[in-house]
Amino acid sequence: MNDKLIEAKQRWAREGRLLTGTTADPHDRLPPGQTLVRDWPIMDLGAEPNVTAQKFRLDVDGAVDNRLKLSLDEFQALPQSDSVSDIHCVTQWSRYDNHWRGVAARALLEIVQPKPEARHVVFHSFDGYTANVRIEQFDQPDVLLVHAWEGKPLSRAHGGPVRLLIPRLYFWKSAKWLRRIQFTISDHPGFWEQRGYHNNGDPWLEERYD
Ligand SMILES: Nc1nc2c(c(=O)[nH]1)N[C@H]1C(S)=C(S)[C@@H](COP(=O)(O)O)O[C@H]1N2
Ligand SMILES: [Mo]
Repeated sequence: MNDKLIEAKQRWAREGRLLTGTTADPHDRLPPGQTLVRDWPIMDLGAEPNVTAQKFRLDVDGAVDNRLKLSLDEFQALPQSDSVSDIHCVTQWSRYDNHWRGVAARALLEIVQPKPEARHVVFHSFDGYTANVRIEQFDQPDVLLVHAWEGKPLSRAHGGPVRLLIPRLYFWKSAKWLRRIQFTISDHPGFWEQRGYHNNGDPWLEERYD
């Protein structure tokens, strides 16, 4: 674990680093306080798990009617979607026009059928990372379980074989090396949400910190 980085990011949250104190029109493409980059930075806790096809498993469980335990082949056999969207990281960079391929969250929801009392979703990763969203933030047409970027398999550094993509929230919500999707009745704050980062994380409302 990169303890220095984790400490620095917790300090930024306490100090309100980078906050502009403004909100943007939701139709603005670049959220407040963000800077455009061309290359795609790599941000994680310092350990990039080597999730081979053999080691890969994706469990979907909790408050659902149909639980899933998928191998990589079974995951790849689900209906596939392509999308283009922008990335907005809380450390200030944004990257436009990423081409993604993967399984739409809505396709997964069709299969697992969350129970009416399921209000939240917790994402668990192979490196021990977690992130949480409300079910309506997951249930959006642009949310994808991604395995390809720009026509190539998603690299290990960017969370391959499979990561989450929630383009309308800060990128820390988009868990890399996805291992488990858990539907819950109550909220369970994730790794950064327990360390001073905002529970909701909308870049246009500049919901960086708690
Ligand atoms: N499993 C896991 N997912 C993670 C992280 C992590 O450390 N572990 N970091 C998050 C953060 S803070 C960001 S900004 C993005 C970075 O994704 P990237 O490295 O592909 O740019 O992944 C998010 N998902
Ligand atoms: Mo981040």
